[in-house]
Amino acid sequence: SAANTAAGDPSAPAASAPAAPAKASKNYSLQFIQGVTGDEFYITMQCGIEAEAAKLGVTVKTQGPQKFDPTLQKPILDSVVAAKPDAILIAPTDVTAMQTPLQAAAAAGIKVILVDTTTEDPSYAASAIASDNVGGGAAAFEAIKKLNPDGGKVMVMSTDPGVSTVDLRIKGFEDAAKADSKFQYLPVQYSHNDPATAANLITSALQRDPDIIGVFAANLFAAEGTATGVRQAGKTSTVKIVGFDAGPNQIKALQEGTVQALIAQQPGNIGQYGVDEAVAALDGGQITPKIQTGFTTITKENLNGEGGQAAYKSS
Ligand code: T6T
Repeated sequence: SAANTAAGDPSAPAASAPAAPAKASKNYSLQFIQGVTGDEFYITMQCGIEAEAAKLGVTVKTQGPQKFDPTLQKPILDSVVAAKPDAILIAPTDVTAMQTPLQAAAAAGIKVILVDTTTEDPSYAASAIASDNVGGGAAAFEAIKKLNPDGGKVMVMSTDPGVSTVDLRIKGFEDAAKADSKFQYLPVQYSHNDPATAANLITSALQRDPDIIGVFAANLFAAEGTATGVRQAGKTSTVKIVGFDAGPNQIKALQEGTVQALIAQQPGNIGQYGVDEAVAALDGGQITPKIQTGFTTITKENLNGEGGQAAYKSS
């Protein structure tokens, strides 16, 4: 929907749901490969996948790497391809490294559905479903600006370059920050999806630039570590943190005041649509090749209403 792409829209609504099959013609075997295990975002996505699979009458298994790392995800994909499921739903961990293995999976006759992240050339995929990540990054800047209207130094804490989602969030944030002369955009820090590394990086950044006023932490683990580092530096009152994602720990951090805003994606919907597209592709039904889901900006103020509803459930 058009509302979804409005840069800076603090609470873009969900995309209208794409066409969905009512039932699969047979009990297909689906495989979900997460970006990393134990990540609340992918756990919520798995809940959406399993609920939709049960509804349509198909079987789904889930597997993923211990780290958000293509050298660990590729062997998992290769073994899944060897087992020949009907469809694979996957969040590729790197735009380059996962390109050839996914092309090979599609060439082997398996329907590939990209959920969350993508690769350089996703033309092998039957469908790709992702958040409006550029819009979400711009919304993160708007949230920092609202907290600090006078401007100042801002920084992004990311995970790794080559992760499509976070790279797009950085772009949305960076473009919005650079368009506002009151703000100074500092170089992005890459924390490798590790909270302890993010805590160390923000500590060093605050030593170099003690006047940082805002940090956009581009995913769950970046937000967790950034909050720890800022708290340990005793800077919670001057450094505003906006995190991407809204897992139980992030909601707690928001309530405690160590994080000031969250951009919540809709992982359950991404998973649900992923199953719909897989079944449509297998049954020759109506496919939507590209689906963009929305996000909600959560603050302490809307946590008990719309914001709270957008938080990920730990089901
Ligand atoms: O932010 C999500 C996901 O969208 C991103 O691709 C990787 O990190 C998360 O899974 C959160 O940890």
